[in-house]
Amino acid sequence: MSEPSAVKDALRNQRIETPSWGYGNSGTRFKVFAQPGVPRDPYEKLADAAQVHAATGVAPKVSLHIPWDRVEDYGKLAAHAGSLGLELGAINANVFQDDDYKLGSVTNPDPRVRRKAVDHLLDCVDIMDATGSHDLKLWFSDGTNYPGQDDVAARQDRLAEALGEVYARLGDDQRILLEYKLFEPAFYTMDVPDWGTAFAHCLRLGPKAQVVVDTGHHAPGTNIEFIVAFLLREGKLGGFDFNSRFYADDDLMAGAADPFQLFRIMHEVVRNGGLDERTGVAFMLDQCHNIEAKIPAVIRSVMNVQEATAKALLVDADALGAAQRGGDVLAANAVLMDAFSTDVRPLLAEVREEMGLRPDPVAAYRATGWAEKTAAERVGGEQAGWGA
Ligand code: LRH
Ligand code: MN
Ligand code: MN
Repeated sequence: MSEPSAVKDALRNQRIETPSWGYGNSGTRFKVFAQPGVPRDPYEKLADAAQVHAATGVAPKVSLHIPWDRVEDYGKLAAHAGSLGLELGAINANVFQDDDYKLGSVTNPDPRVRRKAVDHLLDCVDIMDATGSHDLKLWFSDGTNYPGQDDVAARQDRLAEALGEVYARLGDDQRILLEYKLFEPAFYTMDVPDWGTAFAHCLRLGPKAQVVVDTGHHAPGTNIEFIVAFLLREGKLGGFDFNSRFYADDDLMAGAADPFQLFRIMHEVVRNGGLDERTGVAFMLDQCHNIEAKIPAVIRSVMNVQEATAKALLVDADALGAAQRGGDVLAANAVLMDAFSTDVRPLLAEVREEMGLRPDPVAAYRATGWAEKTAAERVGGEQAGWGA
């Protein structure tokens, strides 16, 4: 176990990035339930994100999705974020919502569509230059629905070519974070279906390309913590899109469905140096709040990630190492389970109080009256864009 003060320092220093689209209206393809007070533009999304940061003290970064968060002047948006004590985080490129992309974006058989998609990715790097963002997050909905629909290997060639062009455009302190997903919207092949494919492309691109693990993007039963340990060891874990799932890409609150899995993931992160800022692992949320109030749901997710992190930090590394070296299976497992079973809420409450915050972030948020104020002031809130 680390020293208590080191555990607290690590918890104070961890940064959890929240997604702009988590604040907008969302739903499923069956129905979007509009909520009162939902933001009407990216500026109001930032105002909501500032509430999450005010309550938790660890969520100063906000990811944008382009064009969902299109504005005239990105420098102005970044300055506005700064005035709220926030920073703009990852820029997520959206090459999945135009009619042109029916057969794919960067892997489309039509070179005109590929050019359009790559141009959008390059535009996103321009936006990063304007906002000071370091991460270009790429997720491609590209794939096929039927065997024989397109040449699977040729699509990999097109993907590699597109990624190469974007990679060449990156500044020194910018990187590509490549995200994979098993299925959806394509149902037969996805062009980046798994971490191995993402890893292979990133490896070829070079040190400024890393893999993003979205916890909802695997086949049921996949051992995600193994992937995390492997990628960290290779220096290729760029970050997480945290959310939870019961079935597929459910995008529910992080840590809600399987807190034990989140703990196991954070254990590999802690054990393999992923909490060290220099490793550059971005702890992002990627979730949509369809039926629950959005800001408290984001706060809850931040707290769940913190709780999993705290438990992982409490693992007695010496005892674990001794049990592992001695081949004592049960003792090793008990060390992990002891940490997982610890109630870390008092520890986190203490950390927050030492940071000058209220011990219970959800109660702190409710006490602000922000929900009532925005419900009265904001009319006709925006759709998140996704799941809409
Ligand atoms: C795809 C995904 C990806 C998108 C986001 C809206 O399922 O996880 O990260 O950018 O959802
Ligand atoms: Mn994602
Ligand atoms: Mn997803």
